[in-house]
Amino acid sequence: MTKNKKLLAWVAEVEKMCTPDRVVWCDGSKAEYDRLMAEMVASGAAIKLNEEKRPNSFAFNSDPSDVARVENRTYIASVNKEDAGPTNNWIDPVELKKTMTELYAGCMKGRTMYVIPFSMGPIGSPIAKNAIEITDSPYVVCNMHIMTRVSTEVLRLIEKTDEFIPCLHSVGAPLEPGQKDVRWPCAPLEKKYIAHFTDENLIWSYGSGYGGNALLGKKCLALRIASNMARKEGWMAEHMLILRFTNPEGKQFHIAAAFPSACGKTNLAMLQSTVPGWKVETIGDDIAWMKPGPDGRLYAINPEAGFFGVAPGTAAYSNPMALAACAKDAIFTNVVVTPDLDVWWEDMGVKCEGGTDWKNNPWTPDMKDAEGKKIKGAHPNSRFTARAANCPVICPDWEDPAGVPIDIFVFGGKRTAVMPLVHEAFNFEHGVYMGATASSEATAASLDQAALRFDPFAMTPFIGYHAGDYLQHWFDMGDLLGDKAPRCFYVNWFRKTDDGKWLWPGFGENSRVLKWMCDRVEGKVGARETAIGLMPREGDLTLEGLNIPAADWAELMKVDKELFKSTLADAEKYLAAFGDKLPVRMKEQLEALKKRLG
Ligand code: O2Y
Ligand code: MN
Repeated sequence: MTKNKKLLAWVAEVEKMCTPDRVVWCDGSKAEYDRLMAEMVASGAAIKLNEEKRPNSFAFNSDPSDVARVENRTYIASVNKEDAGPTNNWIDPVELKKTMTELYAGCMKGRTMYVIPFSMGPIGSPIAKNAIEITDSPYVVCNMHIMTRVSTEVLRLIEKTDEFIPCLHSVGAPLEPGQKDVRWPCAPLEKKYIAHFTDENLIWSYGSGYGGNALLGKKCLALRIASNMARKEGWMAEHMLILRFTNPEGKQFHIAAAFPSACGKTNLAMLQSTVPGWKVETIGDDIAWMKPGPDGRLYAINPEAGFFGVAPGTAAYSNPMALAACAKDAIFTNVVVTPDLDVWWEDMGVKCEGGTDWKNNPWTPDMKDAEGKKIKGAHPNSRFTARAANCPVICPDWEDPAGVPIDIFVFGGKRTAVMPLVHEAFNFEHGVYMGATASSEATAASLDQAALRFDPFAMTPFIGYHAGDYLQHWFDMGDLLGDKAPRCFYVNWFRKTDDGKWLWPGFGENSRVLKWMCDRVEGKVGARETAIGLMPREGDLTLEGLNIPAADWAELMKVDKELFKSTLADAEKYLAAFGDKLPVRMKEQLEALKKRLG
């Protein structure tokens, strides 16, 4: 419990509104985790996995309607509509509070209300934030134990500072006396609301128990609310992995990289370097909070304590370190549970004879639906929740409260054509333009069929305010950091030949590209100037042992000016939606690029 009056008053107010049967203050202990898991196993909500194969691990199946973030039910409820901008859904905060208060009334009946004190970032770090999530889901409590720092120490800090970010969550499924609970309680889509009251740093989530909708420290706090706070306070909250790359001489480089989903962010964060003597260590796989330090450089922390990774595709060839991280103490959601009580998912790289699928039905890999399509055992957005501390390549300084100094920003997306493997920005402003116009193909089809989705800094669903102001904040941070600003690069691991073959091997081999970036920072290699940026010259990027035909390399490094020009109209159209909030410097960069392309 706490002596903090503000916190006690808020908890009492929520209790009065939601009328739970009981209130439990969480302490983040192992005993608490074990007790809640035992209760969920007893109720049938959780499956205890084989202790020999998967120690201290559990599997859950969600309701089939509650499997991912719900962007169309996610709102930025700023007082001024203009503050939400073109990338967010907006509702008037007074109206939304009225709607949600009606939904919250009595919504925890028959359930326990858990009060979770948690810190995003190492407890007490000058970059960290203290918060409280109130939830009626024990699944959420256990996931929060892994993904954040849950501790009574946070209550002590709140008593000192009188500051915390309130996050309210309910699955929206009250129980009548004697009513038996379902395995995964939630509300129908039209009753789900993921609301951010950005003028008062308040989060209200209703109706979903899944991932980003329910673990409120992650996308809601660490990105949407934090991006707002960061803009006001002069720092950055970004959708970026953080890694340390160390060269054979022991020099460390810190890289923060932004990619839209399905571009291998977790894989890159845990990359196994193939460059002799160079080593990657993971600091974070999803979110970076970055603040200028006393020396004027930009310091980053990972505000999370775990990974909420996509299971399908996680395999020994793609990410052995993620597999190792979830070898024990993990939670799996919507994967296949095998007869020997282990887990399996598509593209895991191991054979599976069958088991129970994510819908809790008997399943074998040869099963087909009415149209003859293979039935997947795991949901494509099935997840593992794993402790960062269990990742074999976690950086020894990943919890340094001061953070790590960022040398390099990497932006990118999935582009089967046009974008070369790597290019460097001429300067920070040009880098902002690159990040702001980053795009990914919605399909892996050929160039003319592929729909481009612009996703500035991979932040589209997570910018908690007007996207034009967000781009301006990037320019302002560049001004503040001056010559200490990180160097900016754009990568594309996904180029294909006309007949659909990958041009670049990717995965561990991406370390060759990271090495070129580090060598650039150190001034060890030059670059050739092209219309779109600086690119490796012949021999600058080590290709030894790769067996890439010269024609393929030429294709990977090609800048086809005409093709580039043809994509500029799309970028211009996209940016036009930012209206008069589009920074002048974005327009200048666009004009300069047009000129360079001729
Ligand atoms: O579907 C969800 O709720 C999870 S979304 C997610 C989870 C981990 C890391 N990134 C994301 C994302 O959507 O960017
Ligand atoms: Mn993410």
